[in-house]
Amino acid sequence: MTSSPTLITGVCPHDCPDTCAWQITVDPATGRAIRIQGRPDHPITRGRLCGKVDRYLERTYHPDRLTTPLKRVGPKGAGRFQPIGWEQAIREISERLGEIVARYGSEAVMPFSYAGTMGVLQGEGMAARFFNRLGATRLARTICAQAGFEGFQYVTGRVIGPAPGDFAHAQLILIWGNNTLTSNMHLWPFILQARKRGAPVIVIDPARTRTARAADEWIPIRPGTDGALALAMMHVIVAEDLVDRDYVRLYTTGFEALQARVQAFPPAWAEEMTGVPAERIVRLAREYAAARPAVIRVNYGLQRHAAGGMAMRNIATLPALVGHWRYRGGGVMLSASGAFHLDKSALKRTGLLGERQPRTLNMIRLGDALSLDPERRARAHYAPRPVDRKPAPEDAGPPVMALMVYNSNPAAVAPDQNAVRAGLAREDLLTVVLEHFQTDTADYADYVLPATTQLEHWDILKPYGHLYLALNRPAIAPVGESLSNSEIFRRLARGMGFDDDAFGQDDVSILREFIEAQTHPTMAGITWERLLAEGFVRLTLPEPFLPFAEGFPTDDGKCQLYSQRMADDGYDPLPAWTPPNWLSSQSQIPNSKSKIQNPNFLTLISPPAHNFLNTTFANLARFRRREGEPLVWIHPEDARARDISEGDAVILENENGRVQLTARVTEDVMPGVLLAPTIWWAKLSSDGRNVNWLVSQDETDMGGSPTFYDVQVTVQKTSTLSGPS
Ligand SMILES: Nc1nc2c(c(=O)[nH]1)N[C@H]1C(S)=C(S)[C@@H](COP(=O)(O)OP(=O)(O)OC[C@H]3O[C@@H](n4cnc5c(=O)[nH]c(N)nc54)[C@H](O)[C@@H]3O)O[C@H]1N2
Ligand SMILES: Nc1nc2c(c(=O)[nH]1)N[C@H]1C(S)=C(S)[C@@H](COP(=O)(O)OP(=O)(O)OC[C@H]3O[C@@H](n4cnc5c(=O)[nH]c(N)nc54)[C@H](O)[C@@H]3O)O[C@H]1N2
Ligand code: SF4
Ligand SMILES: [Mo]
Repeated sequence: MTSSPTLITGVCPHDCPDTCAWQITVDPATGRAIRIQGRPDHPITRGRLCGKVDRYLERTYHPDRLTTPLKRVGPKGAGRFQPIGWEQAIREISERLGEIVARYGSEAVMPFSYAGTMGVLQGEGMAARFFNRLGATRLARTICAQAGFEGFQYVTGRVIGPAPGDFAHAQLILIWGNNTLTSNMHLWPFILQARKRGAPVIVIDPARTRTARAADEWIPIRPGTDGALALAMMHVIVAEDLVDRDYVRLYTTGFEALQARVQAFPPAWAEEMTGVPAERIVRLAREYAAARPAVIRVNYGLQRHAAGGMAMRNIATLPALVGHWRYRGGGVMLSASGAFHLDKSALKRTGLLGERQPRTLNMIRLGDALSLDPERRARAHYAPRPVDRKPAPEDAGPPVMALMVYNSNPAAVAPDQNAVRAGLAREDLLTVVLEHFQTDTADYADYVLPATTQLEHWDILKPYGHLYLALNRPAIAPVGESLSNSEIFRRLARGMGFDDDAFGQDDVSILREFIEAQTHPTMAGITWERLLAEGFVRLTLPEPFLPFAEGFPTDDGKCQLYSQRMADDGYDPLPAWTPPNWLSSQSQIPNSKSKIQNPNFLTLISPPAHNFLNTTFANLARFRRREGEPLVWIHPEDARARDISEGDAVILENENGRVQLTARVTEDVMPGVLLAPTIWWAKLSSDGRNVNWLVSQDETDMGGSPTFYDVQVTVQKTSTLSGPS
């Protein structure tokens, strides 16, 4: 007897704003998934997945998938392992954790995770329960977005923007520091709808990305100077009285102070900083103010600089001045995540912490965190605002003796790889890595534990690019002996002797309880049964959704043109100019943090590669082939000055390290700027490194985020190198 294939619905788990809904066709005879498609009835996915996840079945069934627990047999980092059973793995890891806690205290255990999956359960669900019960060091998850989030939030109270569908109603679209066609492709059709109605699409970016090529205009800008452009736009808006006075009076606070402040930042000044001609800045401000409305798609590119928080803050101030939040499709969209008010305390069982207040370490300072030197460990403490203080070395707490990695690949993605690798190479450090593949990080593990993929486990996904909450059902049985993160932490809890009921609950009960615990009005009518039946559900919000048409979720209900909260936190309460590190050092501004004064330095940015998702997919031949090789884009002027030609092997170098890449000589990047699409696996690269050898552990002005795109390097052909490499 033959039965027809089954369709199982789910959702993409990746760190991408689109959070696509999918359907998997399973052959009932074999239990194998045979087809993956975007759900045609999802209003954002509209039947299409991206070129990466289109091939998700290939990744799932790839022969390189980890299928059994592994125990290290070679030296750290050598990647030599032997298969062991789950029972032995859980027993040995629990024993070692127990010894470490007894000897050094529970803060000697540190989790390290990010958004390999964005699922609430397989992300920080059961894992949070485990680490809360243990009293482990807490992790500040800052590697991506915190600087921009803080800057935005000071102005508006919450990070929300117009819904993607409403972009169709904008009369002008500014894509500011976002390569939409690569990292947010499901927004593009709505941008095209607006364009069909006559809305120009303008991209502000140091590089002519594939999005800039597809747009009406590319405005090149020097990295990290966006705050200056926004200040000059405000200058013009105020000077030419393009302000929406009614909106400003009703819904903003501090206009007079802002008006006085922006006088100091005319377009001619901003041209010096940004490289954007003053005349273009004036026109841009006028076009922006005249549109009814304009929408700004701002994203994370411009906040990976020393002053990224302030830049975002300045941009977030713009729409209130001209009243664009009043109109459908108007405003500025950084992330939709503030629209979700999800209570996660029951999910994470924060109560398991009791009275304990473990230290918080900043993930971007993993190199410092793993150091045995208390002075460096003190630097890894999370203290992001000027009013916060890092502890004295004697108060830095115990050395990290156990590192538990899941949903992340720090030996490729974290800054300052020399320091990260030195820490991971410590023979006295217990490292446990939960993974799908033998990553750069897994090579340093004492134990590698095979984890299930989204095809094999339950979860709920909260998107950050739209308003549809979604349920993921497992479509197939776990591949090999892999287990879900939730099950691995459940077993580890049992191994540690934790008998709390939090560790007895199965995945479905946890998710169901999570949904039932929600009380916010935006979750009204969203039930477990509906998620089971429909797969995705829109938040209960008006349609159209105009988040700030009539006020803001701030202390006084108004947009903070002047922010008392910022003043209290030690920041300039008004929009201000703070240069990126590379510029402060080159213009020799007093108090500059960087010591580099060398005119040969270029500024390196390393945004997402089209065919990878961070390091996910970057080990698989199909995607590597599509992406080519680790490249660095260099402007012809800069190349000529260094005798570099297309295809040359070049070395990028600075005080942190050196990396070999292949030159792509192109006018698609501004003079003075290098662009290296990322994130390649270090061990699969010719010199065993990637660009994160060049990035320091410096923190941004807000949120303690990394300065991935504020990196100064020299570049030269390998053939002209002197000395050993
Ligand atoms: N295909 C693919 N999609 C992804 C990812 C991926 O790796 N690959 N990563 C996912 C993740 S984790 C995230 S956080 C998002 C990232 O989302 P984004 O941060 O929006 O990343 P990009 O789309 O590359 O856009 C960043 C753009 O900013 C530009 N840029 C760099 N510095 C500056 C600057 O100072 N000013 C301005 N104006 N522009 C600047 C870069 O040239 C680049 O074009 O994408 C997600 N989606
Ligand atoms: N130079 C430079 N560095 C960067 C960036 C950049 O633009 N330039 N971008 C930064 C940004 S924005 C981010 S968000 C970070 C991303 O850093 P990470 O969050 O570390 O992202 P990935 O490299 O994709 O690693 C995720 C890992 O989780 C694994 N994984 C996926 N699902 C599961 C699961 O269910 N269980 C388990 N156990 N594992 C799973 C995947 O196999 C993968 O190896 O990198 C940052 N680093
Ligand atoms: S990575 Fe992004 S675009 Fe691709 S399927 Fe997942 S959510 Fe959709
Ligand atoms: Mo990210």
